[in-house]
Parts: sequence; C-alpha cells; structure tokens
Amino acid sequence: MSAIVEKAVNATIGDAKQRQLEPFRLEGNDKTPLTTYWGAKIADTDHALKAGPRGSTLLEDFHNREKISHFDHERIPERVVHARGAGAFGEFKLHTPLTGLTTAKILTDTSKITPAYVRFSTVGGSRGSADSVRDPRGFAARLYTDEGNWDIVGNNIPIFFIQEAIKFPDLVHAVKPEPHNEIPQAQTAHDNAWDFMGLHPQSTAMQMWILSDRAIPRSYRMMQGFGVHTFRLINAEGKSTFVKYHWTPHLGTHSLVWDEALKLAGQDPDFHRRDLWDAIEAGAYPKWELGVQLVNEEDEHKFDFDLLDATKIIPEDIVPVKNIGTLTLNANPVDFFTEVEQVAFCTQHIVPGMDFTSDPLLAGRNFSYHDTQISRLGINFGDIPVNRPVCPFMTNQQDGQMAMWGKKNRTRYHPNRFDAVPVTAPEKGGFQHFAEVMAGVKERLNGPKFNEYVNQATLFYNSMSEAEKEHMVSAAQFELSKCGDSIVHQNAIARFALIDHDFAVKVAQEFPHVKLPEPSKPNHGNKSSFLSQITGKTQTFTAAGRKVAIYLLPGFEYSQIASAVAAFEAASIMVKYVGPATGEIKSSSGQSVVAEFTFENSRSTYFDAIVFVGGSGDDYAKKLKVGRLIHAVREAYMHLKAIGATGNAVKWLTSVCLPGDVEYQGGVTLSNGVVLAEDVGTGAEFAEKFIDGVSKHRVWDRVVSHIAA
Ligand code: HDE
Repeated sequence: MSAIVEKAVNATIGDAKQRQLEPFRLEGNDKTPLTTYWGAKIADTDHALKAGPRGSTLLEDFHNREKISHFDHERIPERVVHARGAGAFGEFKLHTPLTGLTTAKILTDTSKITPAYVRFSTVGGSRGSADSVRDPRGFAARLYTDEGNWDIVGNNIPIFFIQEAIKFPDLVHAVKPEPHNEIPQAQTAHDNAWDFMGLHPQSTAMQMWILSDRAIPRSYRMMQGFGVHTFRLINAEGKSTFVKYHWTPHLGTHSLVWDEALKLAGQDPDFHRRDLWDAIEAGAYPKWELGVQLVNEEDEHKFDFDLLDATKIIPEDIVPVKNIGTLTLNANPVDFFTEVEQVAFCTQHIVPGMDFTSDPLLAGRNFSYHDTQISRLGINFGDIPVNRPVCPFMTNQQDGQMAMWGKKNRTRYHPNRFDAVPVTAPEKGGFQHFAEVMAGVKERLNGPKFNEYVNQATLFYNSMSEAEKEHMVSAAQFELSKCGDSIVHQNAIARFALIDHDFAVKVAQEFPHVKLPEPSKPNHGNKSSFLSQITGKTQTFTAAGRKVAIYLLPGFEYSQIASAVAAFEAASIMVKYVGPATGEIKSSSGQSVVAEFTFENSRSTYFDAIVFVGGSGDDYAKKLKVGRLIHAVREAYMHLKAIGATGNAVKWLTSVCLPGDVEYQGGVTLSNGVVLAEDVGTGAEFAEKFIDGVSKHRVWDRVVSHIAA
C-alpha cells in the first residue's frame, strides 16, 4: 500500500481508532501462506478435486470455484475515454501564496506539503493500446488537501474540440474506432474523425493542436498540463477572480517525431508508462510548476474571445502565467489496478475558496465524471483508498453496493436530535458557491464570441517554427491519407484553408482531387511567443532526465567512455549500455561494463541520443557491417538525435553508416549534430558537445540526405 493510500485509509471517519473493523484488516504479503479469500490455508492450488485421478471434477471444491469465479469477474468497464494511462503519487508544495485571492489553504499556505497523485493518459485508445499514438494526453492531478480532494482533470493541450458538453458523445463516437469494423484503434486517422472535424467548426483550433507535435509527446515527464476551463478563486469577502491552471514541466515540453512515434507503437507500446516508471524508480522524480493566469472579475469581457469558451486560450502574451508551487512525482503505485485503474477523478472535486464558471463544457463534465464512476466502480467509489480524502470526512450517505466504511453516526439525516455531523458555516470553512448574478431566457445558445472559431487556430499555426509547421503539414497529409472518402478530404482541407490558405495548399498537394476554396480572408499574421516547443519563450532545454544509449562495439576501449559517462551522469542523464549480449561485457583493456540491452533487442527509438564506443584497429570499419547497428545510426540521424562516436567507431560511422552526411576533421569534430572523436582524450570536450546536443532535444538544422532516410 502506498503511503498516500495508507494515509487515506487511516483518515477515514476522521478517527482511525474508532474503526470497528480495524482488527480484521490484517495485511497479507508475499510471505503469507496462500489462503482462500476467507482465510483458510490452501494445500493444493494446482489440481482440482476429482473423483479419482481420471474422474470428474467435484463441485464441492470451493477453492477451485472461488479461484475461477474471481478470475471471471476481474474486468471492470474501462474508461469510455482515457482508458489507457499510467499514474504516480507525489507531493505539492506552494511557494508563492495567492493571499487575498482565495481562502483555499492549498493556494495560500506555503508551509504545507500536500500529497498528490497524477494519472496521465491517451484519450481515444482502449486500455491495451499503444502509448505513442497521435492524441491529446490526459493530465489528471489530484491534490489531497487538508480541506478535501482537489482534482484538476486536465489535458496536455490547453483547449478542447468542443464548446458544449452535449457534443461530447458525438466527438467521441467520431474519434473512436468506426462502429462497423472497430478499426482503427487509438487514432484519429480515419474517415469518421475527420468527417466530424471537417464539419464541426468548434474543433477548428483543436485540429491544429492535434496535428502539432503536442499530440506525440516525448514523455509524460515532458508535457505541459492545463485545466483548460476558466475556474474561479473566491476570497474571504466572497470576491471572485478568474483563473486558468497550467502545469509546466521542469524538463521542458518536448515531443517525438512522427516516424519514431509510429515505430514505438509496435516496438514498445508501453513507452510512456515505462518512461515514467523507470524515471521514478531511478529517483529522477519529474516535477512541474503549477501556474495560474488570473483575470479580475471586472475584466471578464475585455477579450475578443469568451472566457467561458474552452476552445480558446488566454494567450500568455496578454495574461502571463504566474508560477505558484511545485508538484513532484516520487512514488510508483504498488498495485496498478487498485491505484490507477480505480482512481476516480471528478471535475467537481474542488475545495472551499474555489468555484466553477458557467463554461458549458465544464458544467457537463461536472455531471459526467461522477456518473461514469458509478458505472465503472459503483456508488461507493469514494471508499476505495486512492479516492478517499486524507482529511476527516463524514457524510449522511449510506448503503449501496460495496459500502466499506463502518460509519458511527446513528442518524443519517440532518437536522437530528444529537446535532450529530453538524454543517459548517461559510465563515468557518463550509463550502460556499460564488454569488454570481444570473438571469436569462431559457434557450439553446452560447455567447456571441463563441461563434468565432478561426482566429486562434491561425494564431497557433503562425506561432510555430518552420520545422513545426512542416510537421503539421505532414501530419495532416498522413491523417487524411488514411481517410478513404474524398468528401472528407474536401471538407477538412476547406477548413484548413480558413486557418491559413498556404497550409491548406501544402496539405492538398497529396490530394489533387480536392477543390481548394479561394482565400476568403487573409491570415491575420498574429503570433504568440509562448506556443512553439522550439522557440517558445518559457521553454526549457536540459539534458537532465534523458536516456542515452552507449553502444559497446566489439573491441571497445573503456578509456573512450569512462569520463564521458561520468559527465553524463553528472548532467542527470540516464545512461543505458547496449552490447552484443546482455550482462557483463569486457572492454579491450579488461574493464567490464554491464549491458542492459542487446544490439538486436533494442532500437534507437528507445533513447534520446546514442553513442558508439569503438576501440583501435584499421580494418574495423570494413568488418563491422551489422545491419541492425547501421540502421540504428541512420534512424537516430533521421530522427534528428544527438549521436556520438569514439575510437574507430568514428571511421565506421563516417564511412559505412553516414557517408557524405558526416565528416571527421580531427580532434573532437561536430558534424551535422554528430560528435566524433577518434581519441576522446580527457573526454571533457566530447562530453560537453554531446550533452549540449542532448539538451537541445533535436538537431533541427541537420541536413538529412537520402542515405539517412
Ligand atoms: Fe473527460 N472524461 N470529458 N475531458 N477526461 C473522462 O471520466 C467528459 C474533457 C479528461 O485519468 C471520463 O473517469 C465529458 C476535457 C481526463 O481517470 C468521462 C467531457 C478534458 C480524463 C469524461 C469531457 C478532459 C477524462 C471517462 C465534455 C480536458 C481521465 C472516465 C464535456 C480538460 C481521468 C472517467 C483519469 C475522463 C467525460 C471533456 C480530460 C466519461 C462529458 C475538456 C484527463 O467522465
């Protein structure tokens, strides 16, 4: 049981000592003898009870029946969306209080360390689907505050496809595998998805975000998170301030390249789950800053978009993000099912000092999450340890399936003659909704600014670097190329033409049958300086937390890597050795290194950068013609990764793997982002150049010839 779950169990009913069931909750562990669910020790779990060795199986064998029956009921419904995910525990520490803006202690008390939990996910795929697909990622954070659980159920993209919750079933039915053949799994690259998006103006801006690199993150550790909606903070006087929440990763926001993402879906479908798990196990705890964008109540209408419209950002150029606290994930779950599959986030889990706005998408979510938990986990889903608050709690709710909480209150109603389970006045911390003035005609409409869909799609596109724009063109071509219906191509490209005509023209090159509409309105030319992952103002570039593979080529010399490895580790790089076999591998001078991967069982896609360590000897380049290794070099080169080579691996790399692309000019040479040193010497210059390459994430200006491709 993780520490947080344990704390939650102990906090139940406020006074753990009162719990009647305490003596019965002895924990088993893997040294406890096998028993039935009811505690009787089992002598044989491999053979069913039979009438003689070849006789029929007997019904009285309760262990056999219990074992099989429990197995039959192991599955619960997966989440309708966000079924595939991974979670971790951690803590949140506020460093900059929002004094005067809210009464919530989590946002005002800097002395407190608050337990936290995050579940990351993809949206469209089933529970067993691949991690690296093109999709928004869920970023659902729970802070177990002293005043109740606060869930920020967000995504890694700051806007959404739709403005109205009532459209969510349409969106999800369009994006999910097509109903007649259940194809394709976990992708938007199909007719129904682009049919819906092409015909649905609300999704215009989100289309650009999902075509961008944001939809193929390098790691959960390298993703931003966004609350998406505008929420409210409420102070002691009942005054409200609008707020948008941002999580900014200390490791920067970085992505895979598409070819890598496609390959990883097969080579390591657990790529993101494994990355998070490994980093936490290695003590490389991922961290995020919680940031807020604050807007005064009086300024609600000063923007050219509506704050209640979840398809719009508040550009940071207009309202800066103020970082107020740090989230650290530092513990993996102990049991995936009870702590990740059964974690039940709800957007309506907020604490006093906060409130919702009338965002119609949020209103629907505030209904949907509780509703969906009932069907997945049952009405008492709050009794599951990972879902319990860590503060004292008591309700008058009772009974229902799987009630696990022995409540002591004899009156489950209010008021009662004992004044038991009293309510708390707002001045003393009882939740109070913001006294928002509301009046209106009952109608199915949104505010007028909701009807403008294109400006921010264009703003996003304009804000990208050239490389990112090219990725978006290729992504659109790929997605639409998987659609068979020409009307789908036509409508989608017509929508792109509204965003940026030139973008549409480029995408349409692969769809000559599409009739491009005449440019209706020129691109407004506005940019935000915060949206690009390459040139964005608040972007972080660091080698910390990156996985670097060191390939130990036959006859490698230890002296050619020892100092570089020390420098890599000092830069918090995770070093992984790849050899001809796993286990201990001896260098030509006798020192041994332990290889975790083999040339054959690993791919360059597993790593952020790769180094080839050679030895001495002239005929080496001719001899080392291992296809898997040559491919690793060319693939990493094509994926714009930092590459290094030492000793005679330099000659091999320049003459066999990348002739014409990379040239060695003596000493420590940097050629097209490849660091080469026949003799690394002290290793300092080699390591410095290589680490610099790793920290830049990709060599964006690399020339990639036909050899590499
Ligand atoms: Fe969700 N969403 N959603 N969603 N969502 C669910 O709740 C829903 C939306 C998000 O790791 C479901 O527990 C509606 C926006 C995340 O457990 C369900 C609407 C954003 C997760 C549901 C939205 C999200 C979910 C499925 C339109 C980003 C995973 C299982 C109004 C801000 C949480 C579940 C986890 C999960 C409904 C739109 C994020 C069905 C009706 C916008 C991260 O209740």
